[in-house]
Amino acid sequence: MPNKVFPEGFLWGGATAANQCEGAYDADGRGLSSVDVIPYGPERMKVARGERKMLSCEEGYSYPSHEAIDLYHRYKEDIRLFAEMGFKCYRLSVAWTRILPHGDDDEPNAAGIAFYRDIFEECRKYGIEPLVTIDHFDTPIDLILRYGGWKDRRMIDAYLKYCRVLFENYGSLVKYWITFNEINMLLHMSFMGAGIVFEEGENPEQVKYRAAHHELLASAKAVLMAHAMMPGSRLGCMLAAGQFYPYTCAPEDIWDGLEKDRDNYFFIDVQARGAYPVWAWKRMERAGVTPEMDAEDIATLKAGTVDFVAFSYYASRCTTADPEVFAKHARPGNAVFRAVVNPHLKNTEWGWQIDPLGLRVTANTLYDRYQKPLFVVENGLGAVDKVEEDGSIHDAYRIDYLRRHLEALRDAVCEDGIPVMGYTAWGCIDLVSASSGEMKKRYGMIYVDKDDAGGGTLERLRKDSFYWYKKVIATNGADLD
Ligand code: BGP
Repeated sequence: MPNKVFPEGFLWGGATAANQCEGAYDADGRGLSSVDVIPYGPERMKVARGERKMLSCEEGYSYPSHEAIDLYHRYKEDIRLFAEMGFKCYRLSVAWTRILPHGDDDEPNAAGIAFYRDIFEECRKYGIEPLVTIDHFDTPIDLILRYGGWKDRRMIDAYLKYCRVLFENYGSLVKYWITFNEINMLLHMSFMGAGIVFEEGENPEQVKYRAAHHELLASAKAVLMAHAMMPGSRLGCMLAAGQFYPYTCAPEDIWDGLEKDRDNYFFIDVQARGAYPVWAWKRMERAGVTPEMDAEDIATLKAGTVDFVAFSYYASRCTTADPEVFAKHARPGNAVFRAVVNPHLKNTEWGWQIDPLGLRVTANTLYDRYQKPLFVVENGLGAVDKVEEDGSIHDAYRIDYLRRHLEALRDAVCEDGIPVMGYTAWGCIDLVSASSGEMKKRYGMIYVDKDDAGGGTLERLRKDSFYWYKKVIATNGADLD
């Protein structure tokens, strides 16, 4: 049988987010952003969820975004390493407040504009296609103080002002854009995802669905603006994906799985199909949380649909309708998604369940639902790595995870015929974990010498997975061994 390979022009690469790697949080005119005030330690999740208000850097806390891995000063070295691996694509996000320090300034920050131009030009020098996330867990603090983040409709205009600056300055350098990272995270980590803090007396569901409506409108308007300003540009939405499997074949569990999946697909249904699904509207009506929507909104959502559906995939999820089963098998710890443990799967050190076939399931489901090209923009294993005396790092566990997921993706492409544009491995260079703020939860093929207490030289080292991924890319995925 001939080797199965990925399609020609497949965009192999890696992905990062500004706040998790750049550091230099107050350098060269950058303004403060939501992610800069989400601390390391036990309060992190409460702040990220919007349950604990922390709108400035408080005494006694440390904030991982402030230095991160200092990509701001080392991007040339880092992009050179990406090029050495053979990257065709680098997914990164722009820090909104590097461009507009207060979120909606009339004059953009020249240093911020120059910084990303340099990055994109550096990528182009090596033939690496940039894929830019416009908003990756990043709401300017000034807009949170003035508007309460995405609760307020005025956020749409601020976001569009920011988009216009990006499109004007980088239209000739960047073809692929994603409007919001993991837009469905708004429901789970409302401050991290949308700058929302829940105030006394507010109905959280109402706040979330109103904010979701604003982001969905902003996304549609950005798509329209991009297409008008940059002919040939391709705009994507982005889902934190992972199918919910029913814990048993009891019809109640099947229904529960369907409902939980819908919580997430809700966003992509609007962005990819151009309208709220009927069930979503009914559900919001029943809960008394429908957002205000006029005829113009309906027309905007319909016109501003995306060109491709991007998603992150780390694990599938498992659910039950039975509260007793849930209580007995609930995933331990500070899990972002409420789910039960799937007894058929093994766990990572952080309790994320490893399910390569789930990637094929997810890709098929998304394509059945949307019939738009897909892009896997995040996937990877967060694990502790050990540096040997000679500086080598033997991360066979990471290679195994990536290999099995790429085999499943290759099956989705070659066996099922799903159009997949590319694959960017998450945290191709070690960076700060979004959920835990740790450095020791490493995803990279490139090791960064930095620890959770902020120590380390920031030196970059190649792991075994670096050489493995280089070979995968060189053979266009034919050789995954
Ligand atoms: C996604 C985010 C990323 C990233 C990744 C891994 O939700 O888009 O920013 O960090 O998950 O998660 P973590 O860093 O929590 O391990």
